[in-house]
Amino acid sequence: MATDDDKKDMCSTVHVHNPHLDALKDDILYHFNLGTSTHDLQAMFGDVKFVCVGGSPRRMKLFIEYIAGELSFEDQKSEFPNICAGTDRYAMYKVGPVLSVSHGMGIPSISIMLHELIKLLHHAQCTDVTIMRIGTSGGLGLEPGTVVVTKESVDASFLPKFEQVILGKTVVRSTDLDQCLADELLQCSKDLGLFDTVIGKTMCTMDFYEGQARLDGAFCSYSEKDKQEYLAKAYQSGVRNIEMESSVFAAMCKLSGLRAAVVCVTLLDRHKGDQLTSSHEVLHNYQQRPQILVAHFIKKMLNASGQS
Ligand code: R2B
Ligand code: URA
Repeated sequence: MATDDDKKDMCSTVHVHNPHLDALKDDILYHFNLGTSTHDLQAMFGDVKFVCVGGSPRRMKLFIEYIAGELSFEDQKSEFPNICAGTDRYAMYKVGPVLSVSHGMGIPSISIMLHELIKLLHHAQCTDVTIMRIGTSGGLGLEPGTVVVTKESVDASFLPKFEQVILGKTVVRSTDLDQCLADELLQCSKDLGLFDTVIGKTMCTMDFYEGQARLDGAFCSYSEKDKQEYLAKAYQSGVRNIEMESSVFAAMCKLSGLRAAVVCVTLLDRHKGDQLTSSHEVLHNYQQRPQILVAHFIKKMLNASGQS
C-alpha cells in the first residue's frame, strides 16, 4: 500500500526554478502583502486545488461568491474578506479549495501576480493545482457572447511563443496549454447547454488599441482595409479571439508545472467594429459565462473525486 510520502511523490507540486530563493530568510510577496515569516502560507493555502484568475478585482469577488453558492459553502456565503486587503494592487479571495485572484490588464501586470502566486502555491506545498484564466476578449468571426477556450496562445505575428527580455537578451518561451483540460472545459459547456463555446487560438497583444488593429485609439496610422486584412490573416491562422494576458500566463504556468487553461468570452466581433457598444447588462451577462463554465468544471471535478 502507498504510504503518505509515496502519495505525495505521485502528486504534482508547483515548481519554482530559482536557486536564490533558498537563501531568503523571509520571502516577501510584496504585491500580495503576504510573506513566509508573517503568514503561515501552508495553513492558509495548503488545500488549494483550483485557482481562477481574471483582470478585475470586482469580477473575482463576484466569482468567489458565485462558486461558494455552487459548492454549497453556505456558512461562508455572506462574507469573503480580501486576503490582500493590505494592498490595492491585486485582490484575492478563497473558499474551500478555490482561490480567486485578480491580475489587472496586460502582460506586465499578470506576470508580477503570477511570480508571487506561483511562489505562494510552492511555499504552501499545494499539489495537483489547476489554474484557469477567466476573462474577456475581442472575437473573430464569432457571435458576441461566444466563449473561447484557448488551444494555443499566439503573438501578434500568430506564432505560439512568448518573448521576454532578460538581462537585455530575448528569451523565447513556449505557450503550450493543457489540451485535455481544454477538451474537458468544452465538454462542460456542452453539459450546460447555455451558450456557445469553441476551442481556438487566442492572440495575445501588448495593447488594446493599435496592438489589436483598432481604428479608434488616440493614434492610428493604418486604414480600415489594412485592419481587415490583418484580422483576416489572424482568422486564417486559427485565431478566434484577442486578449492581453494569455501568452505569459501559458508560459509561466508551463514552467511551474501548473495545469492551465484560458477561458474568455468574446464581447464583440472585431471584423464588425472596435467600440464596445453593447449595454452594461449584456456585457455583464457575457462576463458571467466563463465563470459559469469554470464553476461547473470545478464542481464536476470535486464530485468525481468525492470531495464535494
Ligand atoms: C481583456 O480585456 C482587457 C482589456 O479591456 C484585457 O485585460 C484583456 O486581456
Ligand atoms: N479585451 C480585449 O483585449 N480586446 C477586446 O476587444 C475586448 C476585450
